[in-house]
Formats: sequence, C-alpha cells, structure tokens
Amino acid sequence: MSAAFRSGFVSIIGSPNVGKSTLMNRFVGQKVSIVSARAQTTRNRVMGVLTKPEYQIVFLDTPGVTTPKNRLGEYMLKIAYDSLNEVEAVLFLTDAEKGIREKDEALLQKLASAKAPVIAAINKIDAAKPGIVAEMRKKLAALSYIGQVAEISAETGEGVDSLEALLRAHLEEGPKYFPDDMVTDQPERVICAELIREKALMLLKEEVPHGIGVGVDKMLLREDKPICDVWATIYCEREGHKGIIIGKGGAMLKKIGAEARHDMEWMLGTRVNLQLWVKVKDDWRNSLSTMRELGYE
Ligand SMILES: Nc1nc2c(ncn2[C@@H]2O[C@H](COP(=O)(O)OP(=O)(O)OP(=O)(O)O)[C@@H](O)[C@H]2O)c(=O)[nH]1
Ligand SMILES: [Mg+2]
Repeated sequence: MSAAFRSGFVSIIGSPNVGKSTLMNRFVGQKVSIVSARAQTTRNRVMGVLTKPEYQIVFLDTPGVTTPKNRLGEYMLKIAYDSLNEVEAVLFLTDAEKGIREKDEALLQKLASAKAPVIAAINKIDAAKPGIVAEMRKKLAALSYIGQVAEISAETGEGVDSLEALLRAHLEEGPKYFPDDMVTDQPERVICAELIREKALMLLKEEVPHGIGVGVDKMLLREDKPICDVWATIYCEREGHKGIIIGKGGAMLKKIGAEARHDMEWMLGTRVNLQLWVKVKDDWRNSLSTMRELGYE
C-alpha cells in the first residue's frame, strides 16, 4: 500500500526585496509572481502550487513587511500578516547580501507568536560576503521558535531542494487542494497587469517611485484569428511621472509594452495585441476606490 498523500500551506514572509517571489517561482518552476530589484514589488498574496506524486505544497508569496506609508502599504502589511493564519508552516526569508537588519528582527519578534512552526532561510548566498551567512545562522538558530535554518540561493537554485525537504516534513495527511496543472490562483488578467507593472518597475528604475498601478481594462480573444487583444492602463501619481512613463516620442511606453507583450504571449500561448494607456490619479495609494479597482481590497 502506498503512503497517504500529504499537503499543506506555507507562507513565505520577510522584509522587502529579500527574494520571496523569486523563491516561490523557483519552487513551482514557473514565473507566477513578479520580481524586481526594487522593494515592495509584491502587493497581494500570490499563490504558487507545487504538486508532486506524493505531496502538494501551496505557497503563499506575500508583500515585504515594512512600516506602511499609505493605505496601500497598510493593505500590504495586513495581507502579509494574515497569511500567517491557517498555514502548516511559515518560511521566514532573509537576505545574505544585507544581513539581519532591524526590520528583520522586528518581524522575527512577530513570528515568535505564530501558531505554525517557523523555518528560516538565508537567501542570496551566491552574493554573500564571507562570514555573513554563518553569523546570520547563529543569530537565527539562537531563537527558540525557529525550527530549522536553511541556506539557499533562489536565483541559482542552490539549497532549494533541501529546503523543500524541510518543508515537506511539516505537511499533513490531506487532500490535493488543487489539480495537477494549476500553479496559481491568479486570473490571466491579473497576471497580465502584473507583467506590465514588472516591466515598468524594471525599465523605469529609480525615475518613477512606487506609485505605479496597472489595471487590465479588457481582454478579448479574436474570433477570426488567434490573437488576444489586451487593453490596459498604467496609473501614476503625478503629471511629471506620466511624461517619464510615456518617454520621448512614446519610446518608454513602447518598450514597456513590447516586453510585457512578449511575456503575455508566452503565458497565453497566443499572439497578443496590447493597447497601453497612462493616467494620472492623484495620491491613488490613499484612495480606497482606486485601490479596489486595481485589485487591492
Ligand atoms: N544574487 C541573488 N539575487 C537574488 C536572489 N533571489 C532574489 N534575488 C534578487 O533580489 C531582488 C528581489 O527579488 P524579489 O523576488 O522580487 O524579492 P521579494 O522579497 O519578493 O520583494 P518584495 O515583493 O518587494 O517584498 C531581485 O532583483 C532578484 O533578482 C538570490 O538568490 N541571489
Ligand atoms: Mg515579491
């Protein structure tokens, strides 16, 4: 007789930019959560499902934990903390390029009272300065509520299999929550909007601060041709930002659109015709109605 199927939810939590989304994508073998070099890339809870013949791990990627500066930030913090409830394990991620900082320690304090077991992983060991990983491990291992400490590189994959084995030990006998071919719960239009935001974050670098939001207004597969038309809007907070996003002669917007379209075509398996607009919404990160429109509710 074969052993019973095991399953469980694992929340990935940590300070901004430590590599939570990169790690989840690595676990599920596909890009389901967007990644950028800038802090606060992830804004919602993003599910990534890893299914093996004997077990299923449902990962919850969460926004980086930091002090909120606006309503969107408050929403993001709530999403991150809410993920701690009703998971079989919590995976606390830190960044070996940065070491354990005050913000990491503040979050660790919060995790001390988590109901689920906490496993820590030191990420970016490929980019760590000598000695720092051992120092971080020592600090983390001294905390009574931390079960194990893993050393990984989400970028290269080093140590990720061993970490998966650690997490597996926390699964319980239970159902396959999601079918084999399901890797995320995000609808296609949400993924398309996220891909546009990822390209904007990547290409605009430091020029436009965090105040970008993207909404997909409409998605339609043509009846006569295998082409999907996508209409989307990039929201920003200032007129000056709008100019930067559009760029000289529309060059920047074109570039954002071309790169996003490339990823969308890969995901949807069809050609995509993308129409992108840019709109200014003053201080939208404090506007509950715009936040709701963009899926932050
Ligand atoms: N060198 C190195 N860089 C990494 C590794 N993992 C992630 N990164 C980089 O770190 C940056 C942040 O990665 P994300 O996965 O977006 O980080 P995050 O924790 O999800 O960030 P937020 O969503 O903003 O909280 C990106 O530039 C990644 O390419 C790693 O193992 N090694
Ligand atoms: Mg992220």
